[in-house]
Amino acid sequence: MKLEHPMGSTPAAAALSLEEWWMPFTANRAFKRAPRLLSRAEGMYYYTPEGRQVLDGTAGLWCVNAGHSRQPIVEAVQQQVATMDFAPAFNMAHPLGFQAATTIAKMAPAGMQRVFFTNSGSESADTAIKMAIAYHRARGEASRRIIIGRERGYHGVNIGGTMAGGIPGNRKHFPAMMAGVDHIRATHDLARNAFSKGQPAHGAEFADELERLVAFHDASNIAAVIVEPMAGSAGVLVPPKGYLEKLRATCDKHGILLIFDEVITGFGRLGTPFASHYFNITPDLLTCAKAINNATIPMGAVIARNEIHDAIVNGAPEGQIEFLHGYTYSAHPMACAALLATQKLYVDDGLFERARELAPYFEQALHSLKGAPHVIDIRNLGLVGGIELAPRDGAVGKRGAEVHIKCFSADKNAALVRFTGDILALSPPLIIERAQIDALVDAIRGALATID
Ligand code: PXG
Repeated sequence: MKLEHPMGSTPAAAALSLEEWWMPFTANRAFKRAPRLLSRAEGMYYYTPEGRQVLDGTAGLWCVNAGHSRQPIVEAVQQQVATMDFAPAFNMAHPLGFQAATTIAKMAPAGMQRVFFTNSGSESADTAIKMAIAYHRARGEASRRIIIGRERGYHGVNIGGTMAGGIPGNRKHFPAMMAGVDHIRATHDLARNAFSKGQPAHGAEFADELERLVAFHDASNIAAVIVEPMAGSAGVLVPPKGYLEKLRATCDKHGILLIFDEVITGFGRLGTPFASHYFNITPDLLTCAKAINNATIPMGAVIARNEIHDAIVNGAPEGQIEFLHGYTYSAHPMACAALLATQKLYVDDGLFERARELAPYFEQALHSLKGAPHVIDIRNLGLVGGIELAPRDGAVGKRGAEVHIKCFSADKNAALVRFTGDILALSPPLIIERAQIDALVDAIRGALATID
C-alpha cells in the first residue's frame, strides 16, 4: 500500500500510505503525487510537518474565526470529554445543549430564538429545507414544496443542499434527485461591477427573477428561497445594493420563506454576529456551522423564527414527536462545550468589532493588487476578499491552483489561500494583525508575478 513518492513531497508525507484516505473535494491523484500537509496550528499560523510556518489566510475553511488552538476552547473541550463524552439528545438532554441554544438565540436576529443543532453546514441546509416544508404543511399548505436556489449557490453536499445549490459540477451527476427545485441567476456582473469595494452598485434587478419564477410555478407551490446573503464558495459574490431587500419583499408578498445560508457569514465574518445584522434583513430560517464553535468539533445549527417553530411544534398532537428529524450528534456535549467557550472568546476579545474595524484596512490592502498580472476583479466585504484572475486559454482554473500552491510552498512568507477555479478567496481569522494582512497580500502579489 505504500506509494512511491516523487521529488518534492514532504518527508512526513513520504512516511505515510496515502491511498486509503479518499479525500473530499480533492483532485486525489494529483494531490497524492505532491501532497501538502499541515500538522500543527496556533493563532494565525499553520505549521507543516517539517516545521514551515504558513499564514492562515482562510481561517481553515472559513471557520476558525478566533484563530487556532485557542486555550479557553482547548480547555473546555478537554474538561468536557473527561466529564461526559456523549449524551443522547432524543427524548433526553444535557444542560450544555440548552446553554448553547440560549447563547446562540441571544445573538440571533430579533424574533429568531429557536435553535436546532446539526453537525455541519450541509446538514443545516437540509434541515432548513425540511423545516420550511414542514411549516407550510403544519399550516395547511402542503402543496408548498418547491425550493428556489440561486445559480452558483453552495449549500453543502447533502441531497437538499445539492438540489438547491447552483454549482453545475456538483449537481450534474445526480439528476434524479433534482425534482422540485428551480434557480434564480447569480448576481455576478463583471462588466458593470468589477473592482467594487463593498456592495456593488449594479444588479438589484437580478432579484426580479424571483417574481418570474413565482408566476411560473405559482406561489402556492413554493416553500422557500435559499441563498447565501454573501456567496463564498463559488467565488465571493457580494450582493448588489438593494438586492437582498427585493428578495425579502418578494418572499413576503407571496408567503414564501427566506432561508439565509450563513455557514460562512455567521459569527463575525462581516463584523456583525450574522450577515442578517450587517444587511439589516431578517430571514425566516438561518443556517450556520463552522465558526459556531471555531470549527473545533463538527457542529451546525438552524435558527428559526419563533413562529415557524411554534407552527410545527404546536401543530402536532400533544405527546408526539413534532418534527421527525435529528442527528445522533445533535448538540454533542463536546461541540456544545466548544461553542460556549468560543462564543465567550468572541465577546471577551471583541472579535466581531475587530473584524469591523479592520475591514477598511483589509479592503485597501486587497485592492492594492489592482494592476497585478492576470487580476480582472477584486471584491470584498467585512473580512472576506475575492480576487478573480483571467483564466489561461484552454486551462480554466489552472492559474488559481498555481497561486494556491505557490503561496503555500514559498520558503518565506508562505500563506494559505483558497481558490475556486480562477478566483482566489481570503477569509482570515478575525485576530489577524495589519502586518499579517500586508504579508498575505504580498504573498499573493509574489505568486502572481511568477505565473504565466
Ligand atoms: N453552506 C455554505 C454557504 C457553505 O459555504 C456549506 C453550506 C456546507 O457546510 P459543510 O460543513 O457541510 O461543509 C458550506 C461549506 C471553500 C469551501 O473553499 C467552502 C465550504 C466548504 C469547504 C470549502 O469555499 N463551505
